[in-house]
Amino acid sequence: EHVSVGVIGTGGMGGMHSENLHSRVPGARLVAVADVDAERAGRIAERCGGTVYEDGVDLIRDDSVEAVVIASPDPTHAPLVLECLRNEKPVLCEKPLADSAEAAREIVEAEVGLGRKLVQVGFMRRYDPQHVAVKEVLRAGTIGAPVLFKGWHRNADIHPGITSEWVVINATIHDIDSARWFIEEEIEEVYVRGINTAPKLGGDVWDLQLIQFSTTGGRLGTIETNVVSGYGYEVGVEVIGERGTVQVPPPSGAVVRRDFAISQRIEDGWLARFHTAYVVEMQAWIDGLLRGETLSGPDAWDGYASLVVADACIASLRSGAPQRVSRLEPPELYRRGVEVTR
Ligand code: ISE
Repeated sequence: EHVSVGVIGTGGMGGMHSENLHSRVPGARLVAVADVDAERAGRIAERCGGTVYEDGVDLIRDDSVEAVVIASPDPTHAPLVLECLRNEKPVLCEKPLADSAEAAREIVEAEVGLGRKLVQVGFMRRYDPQHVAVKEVLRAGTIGAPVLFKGWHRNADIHPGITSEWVVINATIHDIDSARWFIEEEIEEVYVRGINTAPKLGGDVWDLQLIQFSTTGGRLGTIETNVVSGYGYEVGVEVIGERGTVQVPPPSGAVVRRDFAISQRIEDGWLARFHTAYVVEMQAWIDGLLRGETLSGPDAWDGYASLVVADACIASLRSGAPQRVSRLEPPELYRRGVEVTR
C-alpha cells in the first residue's frame, strides 16, 4: 500500500522532497510534479517519475494525486492550500503557510468548515533529532518549567532582493514556531530591532534582527536572525528552566587539527543541516496518512499562529516600539483529535 503524492515547486526544497518521496520514504510514490519552469520539473520527473505540470492547480485536480506537497514560492502557498482543501486532499505545505496572518486565517476557516485537519506546515525543526532531544528533556521536566527561550538562526548569505519583512516571514517564522513548540505558550508581546550589516542588500534592509518577547504565561525569549552570517548555516536553541538549561549541541562533525588550529565543518544551508529532519517529517506524514490517523504534525493553526506573531514583529520593526500580539483562541478542531481521510 502506498500514498500517491504530487509535489508543487521543484526548486531546492521541492527537489529534495521529490527525491525523498521517490527513494527514502517507504509507503510513498511520487506521481506528479509541477513547476512554472516545466523543464526543471521535467528533470526531477526523469529521475523520480511522475507526470509533469506547469500549473499546480492542475496537479491538485489530477485524480491520481492523493496528497500534495507545496514547495513553490511563498505567495503561492495560501491559494494552493485552499485548492487542496476544495479537493479534500491532505497537503504538506512549506512554511510560511501564507504571506500574511489574514490569508492563513482563511485556510483555518476553510479547514474548520470541512471539519477535519488536512493541512500540515513544513516546520521541519520539530522532526530534527537534536531539537527532538531538547523537547524530550523539557517534557520529562528535567530542568523544571521553561522560563527563557533563546534562539539563534544564521544563514551563510542571501541574494539581494530581500526585504526586512521577508526576513521575518521567511526565516524568523521557524524560530517563532520553535519558541511556541518548546514553551507551549503563545507569544504575547514582541519588540524587534534590526540593523543592516550587508550593504549589498540595500542600506534599509535589516538582515540582522533581534527579537525580545514575552509569553502568555510570563516567560521571556530572544530570537536572533542573521541572514548574512558570512560563515555558514546554524540554528541554535537554548531553553533555560527553573532548575537547569538544555540546548541543541554545536555542529558534531569530525574535529580537525591543522596549521595550529582546531576546526569542524559547518553546513552551508538548511538542505544539508536538516536533511534528516526532512526525511523524518515526510515519513511521519506518509505513515499517518497510510494509517488514516489524525494529523499529528504542525497544523494550519500553528501556521496561522506563527504568522500572527510574525505580523506583530513586522509592526514592531516599523514602529520601533513593542507590539502586543492579538490573543489566539484555537477553534475546537485544533484542540482534539479528528480523523484524517484521504
Ligand atoms: C529558508 O526558506 C528556510 O526555510 C530555512 O530553514 C531558513 O533557515 C532560511 O532562513 C529560509 O530562507
